[in-house]
Amino acid sequence: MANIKIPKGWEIPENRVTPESVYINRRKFIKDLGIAGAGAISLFGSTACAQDSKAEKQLKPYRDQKLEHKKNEAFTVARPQTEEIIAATYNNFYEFSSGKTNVWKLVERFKTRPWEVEISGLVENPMKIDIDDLIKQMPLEERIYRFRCVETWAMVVPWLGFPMKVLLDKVQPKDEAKYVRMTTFMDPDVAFQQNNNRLPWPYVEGLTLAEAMNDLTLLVVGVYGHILPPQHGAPIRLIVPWKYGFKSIKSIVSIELTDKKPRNFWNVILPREYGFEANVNPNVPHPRWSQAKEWLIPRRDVSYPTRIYNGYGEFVAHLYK
Ligand SMILES: Nc1nc2c(c(=O)[nH]1)N[C@H]1C(S)=C(S)[C@@H](COP(=O)(O)O)O[C@H]1N2
Ligand SMILES: [Mo]
Repeated sequence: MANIKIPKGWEIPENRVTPESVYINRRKFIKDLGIAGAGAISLFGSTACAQDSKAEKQLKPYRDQKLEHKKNEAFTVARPQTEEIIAATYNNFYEFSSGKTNVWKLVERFKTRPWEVEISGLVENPMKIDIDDLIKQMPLEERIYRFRCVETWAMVVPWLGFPMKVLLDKVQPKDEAKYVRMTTFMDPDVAFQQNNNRLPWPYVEGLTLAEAMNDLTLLVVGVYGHILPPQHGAPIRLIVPWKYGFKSIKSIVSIELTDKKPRNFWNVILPREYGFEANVNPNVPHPRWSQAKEWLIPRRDVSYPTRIYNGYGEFVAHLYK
């Protein structure tokens, strides 16, 4: 199980405490004063530590609900795994916030059980099923995947879930089915950003049927050995590790097989910037920034070259020939 390390004062990522300039000045200030390590922590680390213990407390009930699973050793990553508390406090979940460091604080009233998922559209056996009944029927495995947001941040996380293919084989897509369209819950009383009616709620994403049937495509119900906490998209979300993070839709209520290409949320908002395919590619810059490099949360100051298909070309390149 993840061994949780409370970051020391000077290791706290600037994005969780203060703007980078202030952070750097603090370090310089400490250095100028000639304060040795230990003293500096007690002087400057306290706010960050209080934040961390709140985040630990928020996570605890989810950590306590372990999920039995097999480890799939075929999917491990040479990079170090992201600390659980880091991943759980840096999230993209527009239903709750357009920021990333406050999502975990805003999901308190988001109840993710009981929860039903409907699988419908062009299938032989449509179904509507309670999330925990679904989990009981599915072969749960842990896979450590690289995850890459279109904004250039990245992480390495042990997801727990089952291949989407297993579920699709159960419902049996009809021959006319060409795409899978997934939809997030809608509840503006809980997810306050859904009151902003300039955005096309609810969040929708889609894959081609071939992408959905690929072995890498996971429906994820847990992380770090336990059920998903709400900020990661509980109780069930998609993970497609060769695509930019916005494809990995959270808190799914509906999976629909269709013959029409779904209009995905970000493509509706900014069609020039976000496409349907959205495969990770260092050679195709976003209109407003380069995609050549990425950084691993929380270290914005260290960058790595972006890999084509996020390093998963051997599994998926054939889909795009
Ligand atoms: N419903 C929904 N799903 C979503 C998003 C969102 O705002 N709403 N953000 C996406 C983006 S841009 C990213 S990078 C990932 C972030 O997942 P994480 O917070 O678990 O790291 O979720 C994706 N899924
Ligand atoms: Mo993202």
